[in-house]
Amino acid sequence: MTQSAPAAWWKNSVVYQIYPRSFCDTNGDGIGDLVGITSKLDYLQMLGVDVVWLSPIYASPNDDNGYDISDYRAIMPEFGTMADFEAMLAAMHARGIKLMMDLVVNHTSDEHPWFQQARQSRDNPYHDYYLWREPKADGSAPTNWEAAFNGSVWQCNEATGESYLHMFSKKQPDLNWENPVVRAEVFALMRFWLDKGVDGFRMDVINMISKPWQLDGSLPDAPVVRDGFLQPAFAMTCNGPRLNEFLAEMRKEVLDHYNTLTVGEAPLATVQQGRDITNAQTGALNMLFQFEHMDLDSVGGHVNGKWARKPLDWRDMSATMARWQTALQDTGWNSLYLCNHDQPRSVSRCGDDGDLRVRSAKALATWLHGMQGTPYIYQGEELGMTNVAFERIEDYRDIETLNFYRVATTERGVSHAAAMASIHAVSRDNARTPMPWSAATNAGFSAGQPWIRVNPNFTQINAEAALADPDSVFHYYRQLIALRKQLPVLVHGRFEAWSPSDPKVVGYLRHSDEVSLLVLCNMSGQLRHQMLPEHLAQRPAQFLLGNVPESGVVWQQHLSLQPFEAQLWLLS
Ligand code: TEU
Ligand code: CA
Repeated sequence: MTQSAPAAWWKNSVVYQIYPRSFCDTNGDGIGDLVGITSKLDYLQMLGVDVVWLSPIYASPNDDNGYDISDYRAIMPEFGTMADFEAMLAAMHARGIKLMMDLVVNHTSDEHPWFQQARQSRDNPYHDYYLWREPKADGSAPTNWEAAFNGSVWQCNEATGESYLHMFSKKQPDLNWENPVVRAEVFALMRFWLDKGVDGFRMDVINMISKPWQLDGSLPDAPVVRDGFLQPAFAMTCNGPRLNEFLAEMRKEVLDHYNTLTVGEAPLATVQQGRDITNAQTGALNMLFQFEHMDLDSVGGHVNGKWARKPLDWRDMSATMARWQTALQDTGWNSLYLCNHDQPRSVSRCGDDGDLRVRSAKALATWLHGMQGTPYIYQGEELGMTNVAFERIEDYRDIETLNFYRVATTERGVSHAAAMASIHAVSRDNARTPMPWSAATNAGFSAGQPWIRVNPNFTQINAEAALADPDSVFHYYRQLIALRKQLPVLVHGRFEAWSPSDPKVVGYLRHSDEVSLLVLCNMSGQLRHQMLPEHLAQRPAQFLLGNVPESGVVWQQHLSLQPFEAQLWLLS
């Protein structure tokens, strides 16, 4: 940090992620909008969050729901106008809520004027904004790399006879960050929004901006890990050698001139990268979204694909989070999340979305928010929203899901039932069903036909019911967030891993010079028992918060934990 670093206000903050398309529709077109967000700010203020992360709202043909941007300085007409945006930002700031925008600059839309120009000819001044390769002599693709949404990463461009790289959909061509003009373009659009009063950026796949291969060098094929020509290739395009250099330039050219919160989404990021990039002295970003804990229940994860599932082992989850906690706590800072617009609903994935839905949602929140780092709540997580299981593929909207279904059932001999089972478990649309504001028609989300069906359980799970029920998941999140404001140890306390003897019981400690916190959760549907180590059991303890009030918790060496019970203790 060149100039004196502004206070790290984001360490005390809780962030709420809004997926604008599914949050609140105020003009009856079935699509959420900015006026809808403004109309729900009192709800967010009551929850107690400090920052809103807004998924993309820029002009876009919506091939990937806004993560394919055709104009970085314009608001998507479906979401509203720049005036609606400015009114929303002013209304947030009036409530002490900051705004973090989504910065999607690893790629643009193919309908962005830059690409429209670039694809016309090899000597077009914009040609070098993107990444081009000659097809092989036999006309085949330059490499066997598969894109994240299936198909080759290479798309042929008739006008020049070359192929361009797109790690995501073919309507999302990757930008060439080696080109300093591209970097200057990005820094300028960041300043455009920061000058409007925006308070920071969530940076989309930011560790893909530097590719681990030379533009003009030979391109290695990806390792063959399954039948067929195309092979998973995330590792071929992440964490290139100039990543830190590009981020440091971004820091110097832009971020150092504003008081911002920055979080970089970084698939395949390592703990060492986390330490380097979030280092308070030398790093460029405040925190990362790492994915290691998100890949524990899929056979292939980000490398070979998420559709083949395996049960989540909480010992793995605890060990993974403990590694990031202990590795970053002295130098950097962690983000804390279990859900977002790309992941299935956490209570269905890690908890119990049946009879113990409310209690398990509270247990997951306690476990996550008790750690050191900035917590992120994804819209609806504070209501304990669940996955959805539409029977018909026609009810799905997500490009990744639709492409998976098509390829699986037409090219890989997967049955409809098996493909739908994977989709029910991990489709991104699980997180994208409309926010249920009430039990009214369309869950009070829209007076029109929602762009995607609402989750049929909205009559039970909705904000109106949650606000009216003091024992709801919503009010429990309020308590958790309030505790973070009251207890410095919850924000700054040192993390100490602790592996309870029972594989389904998770726990850890946080320490300040004065006090300690013990977080203990039973992540199973059965009664579990936990012996406390002598040195802990002897310390005076105050019960802070739990999700089984009626169990009458007593501080003693032998603790019994009801199914999905969570306990938060303050030890002096
Ligand atoms: O996601 C990047 C990313 O890692 C995801 O594609 C992930 O692999 C997948 O969705 C998990 O199933 C970011 C955005 O969050 C995502 O919404 C975009 O689709 C993607 O980048 C391209 O912009
Ligand atoms: Ca609308």
